[in-house]
Amino acid sequence: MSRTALRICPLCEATCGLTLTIEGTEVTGARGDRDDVFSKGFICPKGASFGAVDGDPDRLRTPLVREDGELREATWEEAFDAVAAGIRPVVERYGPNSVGVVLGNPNVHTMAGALYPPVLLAGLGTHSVFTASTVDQMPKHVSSGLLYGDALAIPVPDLDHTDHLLLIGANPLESNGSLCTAPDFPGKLKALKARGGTLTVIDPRRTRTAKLADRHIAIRPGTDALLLAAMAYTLFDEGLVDPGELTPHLQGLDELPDAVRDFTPEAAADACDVDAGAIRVLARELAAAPTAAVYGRIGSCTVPHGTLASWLVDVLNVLTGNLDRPGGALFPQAATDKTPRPAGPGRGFALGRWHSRVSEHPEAKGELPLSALAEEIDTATEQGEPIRAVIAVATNPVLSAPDGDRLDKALGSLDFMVSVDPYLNETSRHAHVVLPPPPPSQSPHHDFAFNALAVRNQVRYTRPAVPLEPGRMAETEILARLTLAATGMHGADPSAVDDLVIGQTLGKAVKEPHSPVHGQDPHELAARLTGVSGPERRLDMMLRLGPYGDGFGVRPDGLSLEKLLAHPHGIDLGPLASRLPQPLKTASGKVELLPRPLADDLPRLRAALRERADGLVLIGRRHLRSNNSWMHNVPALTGGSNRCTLHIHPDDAERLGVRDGADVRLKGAGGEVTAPAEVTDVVRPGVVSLPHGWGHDRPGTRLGHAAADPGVNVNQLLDGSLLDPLSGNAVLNGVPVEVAPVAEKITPLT
Ligand SMILES: Nc1nc2c(c(=O)[nH]1)N[C@H]1C(S)=C(S)[C@@H](COP(=O)(O)OP(=O)(O)OC[C@H]3O[C@@H](n4cnc5c(=O)[nH]c(N)nc54)[C@H](O)[C@@H]3O)O[C@H]1N2
Ligand SMILES: Nc1nc2c(c(=O)[nH]1)N[C@H]1C(S)=C(S)[C@@H](COP(=O)(O)OP(=O)(O)OC[C@H]3O[C@@H](n4cnc5c(=O)[nH]c(N)nc54)[C@H](O)[C@@H]3O)O[C@H]1N2
Ligand code: SF4
Ligand SMILES: [Mo]
Repeated sequence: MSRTALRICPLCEATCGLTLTIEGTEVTGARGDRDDVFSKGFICPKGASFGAVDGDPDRLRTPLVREDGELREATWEEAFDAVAAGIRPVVERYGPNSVGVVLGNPNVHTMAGALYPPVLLAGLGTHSVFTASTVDQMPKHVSSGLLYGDALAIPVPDLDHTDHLLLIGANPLESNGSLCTAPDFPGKLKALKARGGTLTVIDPRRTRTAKLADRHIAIRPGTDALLLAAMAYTLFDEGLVDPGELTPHLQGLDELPDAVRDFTPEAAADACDVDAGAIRVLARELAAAPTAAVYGRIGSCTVPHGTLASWLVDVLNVLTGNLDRPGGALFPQAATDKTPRPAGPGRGFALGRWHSRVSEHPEAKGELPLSALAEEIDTATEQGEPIRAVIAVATNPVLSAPDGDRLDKALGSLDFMVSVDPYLNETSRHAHVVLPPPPPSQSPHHDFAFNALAVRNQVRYTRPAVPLEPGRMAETEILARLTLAATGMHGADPSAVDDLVIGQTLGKAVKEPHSPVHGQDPHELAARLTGVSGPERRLDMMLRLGPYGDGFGVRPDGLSLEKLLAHPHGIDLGPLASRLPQPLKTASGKVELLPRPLADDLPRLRAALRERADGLVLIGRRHLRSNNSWMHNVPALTGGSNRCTLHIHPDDAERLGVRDGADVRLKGAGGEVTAPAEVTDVVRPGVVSLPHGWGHDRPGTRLGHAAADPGVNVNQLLDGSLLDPLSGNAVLNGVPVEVAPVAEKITPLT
């Protein structure tokens, strides 16, 4: 007998609602939930393979604990005992910074990852915090922090209503969108065109998204900040600046013309390989469109001027009056956002409050660059202790971060490491304890992070579709127990963590004059929370205190967990709407258009006008049926065009003597790899492309299918020294490489 259950898909940022078919405890099918208020039935091949991802036989079922050098199956009790025994002595002897916490991408796709790591970090008090953000979107956080005073205030393009979308370094037809949560992004782009709008794509590759565009500009990698600065220059030069209703909320507008003075289209053209005339047209079209949105993603972030590019994206939206207006780029308002405070000056955003020990990288948003993790472990300095223990949650930096070989060795040298991960993979194989979370079908789901980046305000929650298998532990409980074990409270009831957060949050809320619960008794409020678990009670609390909440009875029609449970397909909260000045937390209470750290970084960009190295540069690429490093073990999602091959333009191939299908050797600052060439004019001349997340050939992993077609680790070509200095973000695109044919080994490409 089969049944169905709803489940929000956690496999990418689009957050589609799925209807799962379940036989016994096994997910045997997945289709799009047509009644989902947001995704309306959309599904992609990854979501359709939910059952195969969920039921992968290589997923770990029990904790593993290292004994005499070998990982063996253990009970949960043994595992947490080992965590406490491994971490506490390190903290006590060497201090909190000797414990590194590494948080990976799936933390933004689980409830556990949203709710517990903040408590762990606060409890440990370590500065050694590394996340996937510094190989991804940290430049956007820094630019938002500086512009708006809030690193999490990220404007999202109003895909459903805009007349003109300028898309930079993003390929949503493969990625399904990022920092812009939109189920059926492809459909939304087609709808934009169908209503007479225009789509322009700036990308060194003629991607599937670029093929859909009205105009594709194959820019030289790493030079978007120059192009965007030249567009800003053009707007000023041609008198096209018109912030409209934004004007009273702006500070520093008068200083911008001078800041971009040197970035004429003529000056930028050569560095970008984009015609000066084309740059002017881009600026004019942006200004002329009734509404327009500039949207930059990973290709504009993981580059040497990532923060400047991220800033200029928003500056262009401001100059054309498109920030915070429908059809432009707006600030979403999620149901679990904090109670909106009255508009007014805030504390602003600080950078570099502390520095990494070895290379003295400034912190950004409380984090150090993931690129610096290896050196923080393997290099002794007089400034303090190296990292001796690592807590890794949902991360595989041996493949995802620069110089995996060095990190691999560094992790192997630790006194102690714990991984919360469903797989024994390239990174978790170094752990002394592996704590496996249950598969997604057995976990509840709510998108704390992505609802705050969604193109429409909405809220959805799905309870586990399948009960926890015997012997399993919910990931929320794993992280609560891990937090207790790591912070000297080993053995306490895990609900203590939730009670602590609830007590603190309500205690604070009742003191805030703008809170709906101002002046009430926090204990009494806590007693009114509903939900079958600590995490559900926390969700209930956040919903009720949030912008649409019932305020614990103040607004009886408002949101609560109970109300959400009564709407299994979600609740629509309406289109994005103008919100300024409320989201601003800058010291001035305005949008600070030319913050000091950005102004101080402009000379570096000016120098880039004249730098033009010849030689090949490397960029990455994503495939619709892949996801970073962890889905190569699912047969249904591998094979076909989803392969670790080097895309190279026919002109370059001919010049270098590279033949289609033949192996080529790539050499970068961090090492060498060999991969089969795919000669294709999809990449522009001078650019080669290799996807990331491959290289599944290390011993001691348990990834049967992935190991059969391992691919190579593109990040081995990097040595971790190339960073965007303001954000500490790794430079992953536009990296110089040498390419040479390997003597005649032909791999047939089908
Ligand atoms: N060269 C290059 N490198 C890149 C990129 C690039 O474009 N080019 N992209 C970068 C980007 S954007 C990112 S976000 C990073 C990603 O890098 P990471 O954050 O390291 O993420 P993944 O490689 O996806 O590894 C995720 C890990 O989480 C585990 N996992 C899966 N589901 C769960 C779960 O429910 N709970 C827990 N606890 N664990 C789970 C997986 O088994 C895997 O070990 O890679 C970056 N690396
Ligand atoms: N199928 C699939 N979906 C995913 C993921 C996945 O691995 N697979 N990963 C998820 C994650 S963690 C993230 S962060 C998002 C990322 O989502 P996107 O940002 O859409 O990621 P990509 O598809 O890598 O698109 C980046 C594009 O930037 C281009 N590019 C590279 N260098 C430059 C440059 O210097 N300038 C410009 N203008 N363009 C450049 C690349 O050619 C590429 O087409 O995707 C998410 N969704
Ligand atoms: S687009 Fe993303 S969220 Fe939607 S089904 Fe595919 S993987 Fe899941
Ligand atoms: Mo990412």
